[in-house]
Order: sequence, then C-alpha cells, then structure tokens
Amino acid sequence: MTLSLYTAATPNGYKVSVALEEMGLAYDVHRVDLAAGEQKLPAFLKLSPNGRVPALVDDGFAIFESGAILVYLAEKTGLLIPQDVQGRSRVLQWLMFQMSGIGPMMGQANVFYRYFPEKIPAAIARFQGEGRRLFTVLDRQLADSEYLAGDYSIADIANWCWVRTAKWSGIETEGLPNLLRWKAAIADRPAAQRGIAVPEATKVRSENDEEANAFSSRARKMVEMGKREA
Ligand SMILES: N[C@@H](CCC(=O)N[C@@H](CS)C(=O)NCC(=O)O)C(=O)O
Repeated sequence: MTLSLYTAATPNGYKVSVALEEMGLAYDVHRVDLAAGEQKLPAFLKLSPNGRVPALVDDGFAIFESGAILVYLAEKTGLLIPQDVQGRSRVLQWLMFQMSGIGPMMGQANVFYRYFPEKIPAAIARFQGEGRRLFTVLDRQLADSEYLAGDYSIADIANWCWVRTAKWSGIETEGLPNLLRWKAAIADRPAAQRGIAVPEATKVRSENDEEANAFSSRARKMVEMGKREA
C-alpha cells in the first residue's frame, strides 16, 4: 500500500502516526497548516469532508475520521486488533469511548479553558469535570487489565494520544494510579515516541512557555474560523 498522511501536531493526528509507526508501515507526511485554514480548502475537503485532520490516502482511497482510519489500518494489516468477534468488539468499544467521550470533552475543555477570549466558568467546569469523570472510567478498566481491551491495541493508542495532554486541558490525573501506569508504559514505547514526533516534535504544553503562547494564538484563530463557518 502507498500511504499518505495529512496531519498536524494534534492528538487526533498523532493517533494515526503512532498506529502507523507501531505497524511498521511506510508513509508520506503532508503537514496541514490549521492556523492558515488549509483544512478548509476544497482540495482538502475532497479527502476529509469535515475539514479537519487527520486524513489518510491509501492508493487513492481517502479516509477521514481518526477512529475510522485506525480501524482501516488494523483491518488491512491484521495488527493491533484481535481477529475474533468479541475481542474485536472490546477494542471497538474503547475506541468509540475515546471518539465520542474523551476526544470531544477534552477538545471542548481546551476551547473554553485555553482559547475562548471570554472565560465562562460553568463551561470550563463542565468539560473539565466530564473529562475527569471519563478518566476515572479508564482508571477502573485499567485496574484489572494491563491495556484497555486485551493486548495493546488501537483503542490504547486513541485514548493515550488524548490522555497524555490532560495538563493542557486542565484535567487532573492525580489519584488515578492505573491510568498513570498505563500512560507511562505507552510513553515508553519507541513507536509511540516516533508517532508523536510527526509532523514535528512537540512536548505536552506547559502554561507559560513561548511555544504554548504561540500555540494558543493559532488555536484561537481556529476557533474564530470555526465561528465564521457556523
Ligand atoms: N472526530 C475527528 C476530529 C478531528 C479534529 O477535531 N481535528 C482537529 C485537530 S485535533 C482539527 O482538524 N481542527 C481544525 C479545525 O477545527 O478547523 C477525528 O477524530 O478525526
């Protein structure tokens, strides 16, 4: 397969680069400049109709939505997903949990806590509180198993890429020992380290440094663009 990844340095983008690295697949990287609005250009909308990264193109076949991309790659390679129906279902359950819960809640926590010019305490509390609640669900699951759904899988990759950025969303991970153990174990994986360096090496952002401020202003621009689109 000839794989082209359209991505940016974001949790949803990292999910795909981490999976590609774990699977040992070769791929080209096309960086999409979100602050410049490249994700809304007609050419990109042909690959990703929602105007968001990531998108993957496999021999001319385009896939959008990071969860669907992970399933596509896992099915095509037979890696990072069990082959039996129930094992597969377990992985999909925790993948859906990330796609419908962790991602949207942490994403909105970022918007209201970091980027929105008006600070709306009730909105910040709601999204951070919901994020923390979802973290406790992961922590309970990880009390009895090393990974979320049997062996290390695309479900772990999807959740980890968001959980590792908890600080940026202002969500506490203290008091969740199983979650922290799992987070550290995945961070030690060489493929995970390579994946989060695509398209560029970043660190979990801290509040005060220059990079964080530059990132916030880019993200604010994106929020503004989103408002104009709505
Ligand atoms: N559900 C989508 C969400 C994708 C998404 O929100 N991508 C963000 C980056 S993490 C993006 O492209 N933002 C740019 C924008 O909103 O214009 C997925 O998982 O692929």
